[in-house]
Amino acid sequence: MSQPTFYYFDGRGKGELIRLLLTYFEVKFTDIRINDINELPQNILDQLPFGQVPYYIDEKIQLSQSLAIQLYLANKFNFTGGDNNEEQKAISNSIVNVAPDVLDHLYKTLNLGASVDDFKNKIIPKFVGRLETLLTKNGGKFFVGTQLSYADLAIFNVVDNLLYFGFNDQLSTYTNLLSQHKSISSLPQLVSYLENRPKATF
Ligand SMILES: N[C@@H](CCC(=O)N[C@@H](CS)C(=O)NCC(=O)O)C(=O)O
Repeated sequence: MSQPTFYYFDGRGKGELIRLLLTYFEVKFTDIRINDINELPQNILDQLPFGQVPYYIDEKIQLSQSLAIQLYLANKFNFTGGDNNEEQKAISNSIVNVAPDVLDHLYKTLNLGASVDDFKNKIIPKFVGRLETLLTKNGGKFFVGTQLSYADLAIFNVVDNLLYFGFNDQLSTYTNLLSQHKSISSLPQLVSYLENRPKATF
């Protein structure tokens, strides 16, 4: 059986959580990193439903749209939410959907000239501050239920991006998010990937 192939830019952006999910579940995958969409082979370009990456292929599916790929993998590995009841899955998914709200702002701030002050003083407290509150309400270790799930990895990736791109001071009071980041960073399935992944500019 051939291994899955994942196509995305050579950055984190909308692709990194998919790489993290595959890595956490110890799926060997071909990680194709491009710098321009036209670097993709013509047969792959022709397949892209919306002309965009991320794009994921395994033996059963060819899928675009980051949230759809993530949910496909989370479902496949029974990782969609907490203790896996429908309500927790729904809440987990709603938390996951906050990640692009923050990461899209981060991208605009780092690359498109959006205000760094707004990002620090408005966007981070608005979203990440509330994520800290939600995590704390559920006991401080997991966003839903009593075990690690998709939502935890999604928000780990948000915090990880913010730390990587230098917003440490703005996160310093979010102690549960920081301690969750530390414990997820040391999961044996992730350690080597996190230490060795390519540097990123977005
Ligand atoms: N809603 C899509 C957005 C995907 C997207 O914006 N992809 C960008 C890179 S982050 C892209 O492929 N840009 C190249 C292009 O549109 O030509 C998702 O979440 O996957």
